[in-house]
Amino acid sequence: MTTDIKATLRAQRIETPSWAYGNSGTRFKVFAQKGVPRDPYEKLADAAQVHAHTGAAPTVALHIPWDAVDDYADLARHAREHGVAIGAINSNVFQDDDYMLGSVTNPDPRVRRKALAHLLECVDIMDATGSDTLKLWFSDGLNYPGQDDLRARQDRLAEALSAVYERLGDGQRFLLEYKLFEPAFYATDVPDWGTAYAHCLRLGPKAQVVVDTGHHAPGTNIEFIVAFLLREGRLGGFDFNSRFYADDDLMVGAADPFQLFRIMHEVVRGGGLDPRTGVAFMLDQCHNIEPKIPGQIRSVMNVQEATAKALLVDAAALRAAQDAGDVLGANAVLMDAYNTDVRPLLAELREESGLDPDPMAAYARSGYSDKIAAERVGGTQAGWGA
Ligand code: RM4
Ligand code: MN
Repeated sequence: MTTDIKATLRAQRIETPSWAYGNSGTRFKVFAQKGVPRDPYEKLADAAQVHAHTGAAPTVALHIPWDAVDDYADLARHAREHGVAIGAINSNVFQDDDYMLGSVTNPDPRVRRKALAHLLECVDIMDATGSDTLKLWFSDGLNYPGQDDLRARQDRLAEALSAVYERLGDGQRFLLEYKLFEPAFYATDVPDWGTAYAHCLRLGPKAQVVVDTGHHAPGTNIEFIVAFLLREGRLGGFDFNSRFYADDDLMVGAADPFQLFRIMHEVVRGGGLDPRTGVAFMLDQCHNIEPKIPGQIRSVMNVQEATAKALLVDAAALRAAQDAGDVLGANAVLMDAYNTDVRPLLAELREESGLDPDPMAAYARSGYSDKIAAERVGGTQAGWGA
């Protein structure tokens, strides 16, 4: 039993986002931190630290144009030299003045063409870096009723998605991300999983939905969405983070570890830990006030802990209780797993893999934080600011 659980945990991969290593903040203030990367190369070096200490974060998502470089093959080589690889390519059609009224759903065909050209360029970058995943998030939407035609915007969206889909090569896919609101406050063009799912269904198997845990209304049953999408073969992966109020981008498992456990329980139940399902466990976080590399290490550990607890659920006992209509018994099976302290198990697993059992302490001792603070002087720190 434990051997199986350990093997599954050992195989789990969690992708960290390049933007987590740069400066970030709110619209009120971005607090600069010492040693923050000045370019994508330094971001990858920092991400490699997370992998070195956890053994579980071998890929790094890029965000274009934040991580634009002249030579993507060279960036991929640099990643490999540091023991990591390039993961999902995230498109960005939300930070250009042209996109004020939308990108691929903009009423102006010129703007739509420009946005589509960027998305296709992201597929070129996938070719150059060996990435197999394009992540699409659109900030497109409306602030006022009547501002634009809701139906026409769906048509424009479908047209762009179809063009991107056609451009995907063998072994490549795109993940469509939904978000309830923000920056648009009245209507968002991809507001929920149903909209994303419907667009993906029309296109084919290379189009899947990504669940950003922060992109729902308060109280949404996210594990239901996970169960449904996984059952339909359309769960492409997660953008993990925590929210208290809106899209807070706090560390995954910090605000609601029980929710994360319930999500991972559905992942386990649906076979989503099998790498062949392609479910990507990605972090989409910003570390505004905490140090960034330890913030990522802690987040990876939080996902591992929730996964370990989900794997500890006694599936046979749960099924028996469910079949018998034993409400309290079934709930107790789940809670027993959730209330188990899995930290010793994960520490043991790390030691068996030649890692320090305590990645946070190991990173703190490594001196890397002082080293980058001393070395990275001058230049412009990375960040997407506000
Ligand atoms: C968006 C969305 C995307 C992420 C950006 C930074 O809200 O979650 O996945 O790339 O933020
Ligand atoms: Mn996201």
